[in-house]
Amino acid sequence: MSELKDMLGNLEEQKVYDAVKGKLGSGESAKDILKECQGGMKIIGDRYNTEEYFVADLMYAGEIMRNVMKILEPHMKGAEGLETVGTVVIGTVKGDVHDLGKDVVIVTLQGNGFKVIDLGVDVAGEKFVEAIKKNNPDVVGMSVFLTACFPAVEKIVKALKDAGLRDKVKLMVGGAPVTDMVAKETGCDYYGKDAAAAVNYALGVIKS
Ligand code: B12
Repeated sequence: MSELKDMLGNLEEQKVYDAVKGKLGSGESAKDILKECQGGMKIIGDRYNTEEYFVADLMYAGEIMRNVMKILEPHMKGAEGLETVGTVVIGTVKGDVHDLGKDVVIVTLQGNGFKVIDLGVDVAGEKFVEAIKKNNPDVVGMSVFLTACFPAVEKIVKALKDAGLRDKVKLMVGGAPVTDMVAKETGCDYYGKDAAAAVNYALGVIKS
């Protein structure tokens, strides 16, 4: 039997939904299912790199993934009614429209009791500055999936510095091409490889 990640990699839409529902039914955690789907998205990216897939395939994969998240979301919350433990402002940086990774981070933060202000995609520094002034977050998150958009992260950090806000918040960054080194070079405090890392970091910040 083929694995979920291969079904997604092969863009077998209906099979993906059936497999996700089947796994939920047999008690597999939403987190583990998501991890497998991320393996599938990696296959999509690899096939795009080798020109087996094109942008239309990336878009189709994105649609499938968004529907998978809709199926998984109710199983990731579980913190309904919990007191808010802290506030996070998050957005995908200017020039970049990848939002699936960010949305997984958001659902996971919310599931752990955080209030999250989602600035959406293609977000410039001014919008981060505005949102920080308005919401006084503990942590600010930036999502970036395009190497070409790393300078946009630096620009946002600079906008926060210019507005006198840089030292008032902790900055985390994540997304497929990001590394520790990128976080350091762009002036962020932390690189998180996945949603669980984002939550652990944010929890650490509010405890400190
Ligand atoms: C789906 C997809 C798209 C969809 C996006 C749909 C959507 N609504 O998001 C569409 C079709 C729009 C798209 C467009 C493009 N894409 Co694209 N895309 C992908 C793909 C296949 C999957 C990305 C994804 O959604 N993954 C699912 C999420 C859930 O997975 P994840 O990364 O594991 O998420 C976790 C972490 O990243 C982390 N995280 C994410 N954000 C944050 C934030 C914080 C603060 C923290 C702590 C953690 C964190 O936590 C997440 C949850 O655990 C990737 C391949 C890949 N390997 O990522 C290429 C990829 C990102 N795309 C790529 C490219 C080149 C493009 C285009 C330029 C193609 C083109 N020629 O037009 C355009 C750019 C458009 C733009 N301006 O942004 C390249 C980028 C190469 C690079 N390094 O620069 C990739 C890597 C494909 C490849 N070549 O391998 N794409």
